[in-house]
Amino acid sequence: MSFREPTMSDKTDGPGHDTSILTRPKAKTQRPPLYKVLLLNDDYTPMEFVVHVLERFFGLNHAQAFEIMLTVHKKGLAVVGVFSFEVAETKVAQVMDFSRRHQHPLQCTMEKE
Ligand code: TYC
Repeated sequence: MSFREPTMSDKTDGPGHDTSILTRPKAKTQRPPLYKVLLLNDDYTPMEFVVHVLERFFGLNHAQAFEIMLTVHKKGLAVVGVFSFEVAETKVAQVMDFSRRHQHPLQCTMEKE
């Protein structure tokens, strides 16, 4: 069977409802799902520690890290990055482990975008 691309003169009864010709189904390229990594506020973790975490694990410069830390402090949480599942999982584990080792209650989680 042969196909051609649809044209403006083809009969249609609405978007995607061509009634007169066969069109090749669009080959859908599947993109992997993305995950937001969130940092949560608490009353005890020092601000400088949070800034250090953001520089160390998220590759932010000092000004960017300070800004995100302040957003978390004021709003309760902030998205610190968007990654593939595996990268997000690794970042969360790194932050949680580093915070625990320094005896700070800092919490980091991920959620599907
Ligand atoms: N609220 C903390 C303080 O006043 C600072 C802080 C910021 C803690 C961001 C956690 O994710 C956080 N020391």
